[in-house]
Amino acid sequence: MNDASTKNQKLVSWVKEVAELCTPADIHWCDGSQEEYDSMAQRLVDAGTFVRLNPDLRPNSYLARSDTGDVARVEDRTFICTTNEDDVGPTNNWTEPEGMRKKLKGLFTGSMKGRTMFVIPFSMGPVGSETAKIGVEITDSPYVVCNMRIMTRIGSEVLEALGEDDFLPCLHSIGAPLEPGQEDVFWPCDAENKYIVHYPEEPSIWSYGSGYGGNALLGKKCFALRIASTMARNEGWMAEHMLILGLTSPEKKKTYIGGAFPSACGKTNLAMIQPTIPGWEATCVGDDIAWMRQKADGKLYAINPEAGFFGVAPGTSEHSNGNAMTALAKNSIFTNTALKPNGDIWWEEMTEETPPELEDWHADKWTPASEGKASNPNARYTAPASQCPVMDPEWENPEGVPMSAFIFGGRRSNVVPLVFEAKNWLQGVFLGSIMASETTAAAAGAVGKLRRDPFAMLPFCGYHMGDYIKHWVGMGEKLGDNAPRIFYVNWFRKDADGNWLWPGFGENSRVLKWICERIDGKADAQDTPIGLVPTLESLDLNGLDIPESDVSELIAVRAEDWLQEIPEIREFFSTVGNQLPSQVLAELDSLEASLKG
Ligand code: OXD
Ligand code: MN
Repeated sequence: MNDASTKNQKLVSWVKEVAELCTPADIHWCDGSQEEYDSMAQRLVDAGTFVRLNPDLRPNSYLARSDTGDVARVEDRTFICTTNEDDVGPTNNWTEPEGMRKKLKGLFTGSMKGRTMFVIPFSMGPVGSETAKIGVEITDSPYVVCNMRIMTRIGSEVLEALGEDDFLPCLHSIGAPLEPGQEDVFWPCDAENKYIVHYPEEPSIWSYGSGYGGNALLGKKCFALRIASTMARNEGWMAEHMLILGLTSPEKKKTYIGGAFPSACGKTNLAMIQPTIPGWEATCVGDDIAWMRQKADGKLYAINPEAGFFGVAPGTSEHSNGNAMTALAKNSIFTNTALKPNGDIWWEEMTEETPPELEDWHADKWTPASEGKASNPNARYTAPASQCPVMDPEWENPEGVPMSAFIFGGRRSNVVPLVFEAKNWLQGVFLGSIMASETTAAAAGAVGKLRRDPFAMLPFCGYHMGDYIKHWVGMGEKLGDNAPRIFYVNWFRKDADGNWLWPGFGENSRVLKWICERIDGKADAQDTPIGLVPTLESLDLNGLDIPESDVSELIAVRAEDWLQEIPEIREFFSTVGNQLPSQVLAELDSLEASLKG
């Protein structure tokens, strides 16, 4: 392909403009074919970025090792540029657009020297879906091209669907120009100088310096959440950090549920859950992002804008997520995992036994006696969704799937019960706005500290958090009786000795069953100030060896515990500022009153 493959004038002139700015050695328009992928992967093997894995054990798969300064999303280097600072709000990094543009122009000047510039037309969502959107990423990273081919739909098909329509320009450079004769490194980047910049008003995305994950695969967090959330607000739909799963009851009734959880709460595991209760089946539509629109029948329909999984590898195993293990068995990319002597990958908790000898993610020899972990805590797999054995038959339906419920959750060792239902949409929005999770040892900072993360969107909302919560209130008004029911779950409650009360994983299907039965009017609940909590009898605990006292503790609501949180919630709300909708503040006041009452 080349620029003659499209009549899209905006695209042709943008590519020309970027080439003039970044001065690459050549330009490659990505057609998305397997041959192209294979040759790109070979290029990465030759450059030392990729290690080809043993084809007998992990066919057509590669391990990449990144620079130690480029291993995760960088929230403090993520910026939103709008004319008015107030549009972005206190929970985002606002920067004045013109100054940032000047800075970026400087950084991108000559940034692709000596490298190939790739033009990747990509579709977020099934090509041609009314809810899907097209972007074009220009990048100088073949690693990004390979990952984008798994995570999104790319190439000729998308360019054709785009025609002469508008698209989201996403410009990415690793920021490592190559002088003639200069030897390349295995993971070129500009680790000290990263900029992940969003211009929601144009809209456009500029990302410089990093080649890793959400910093560089611009369809994911940058487009599908930050920019899409602003589009959704303007156009009356929803772009959410949510998994989408389908549940089929023994009577073959299908219920689709969206789930918002902060990181390290097992979102991907839940998205691919293997139910333990007989007769219930679960299917996966997506594990990270949901785009939802109200359709003519009044219901809310969701699509998964992605086509792959960019999952956290450590902790993933046959026990925690057998379906993910199948999805990543071939045609996958692994980044910063460990390598076994047999040419396959490994990471912490993948197997019960740690292999006696590995190469760690720095490519150094590693044994269980070594200091530090063999894989990076944010090591990832990039795997095609189509390889997950429980993909829902409708996962690529351009119309989306009808949503019946949302679940919010976080990691809470106390206070929050296993599951409860909001009495109405507004109470549900309030619960979403106070979502919180305890920080884990995997993240820097104090362990067990509560971090409020409304709707799990704190790092991903492209505009003012108060306006975002207002948009949720407005969507409820629009949806009326068709609004999905809202639930809150907590798999992580502990007893006084610090032991988990709930086994989690596949057993969470018991909670999903209660949710489906609530929707069908079949399960009982008790009214409490925080919402509707299951009665002991309404939870299906058949075959589960767990003392009744533990179950009582799991569903206990203690007014004194919740009251203790109220001042901290008020403080959090005050950081969101006066854009917070009055209805949500009123929910907090009424919760406090009923807890005291
Ligand atoms: C992700 C995240 O990578 O939420 O999905 O950080
Ligand atoms: Mn995510």
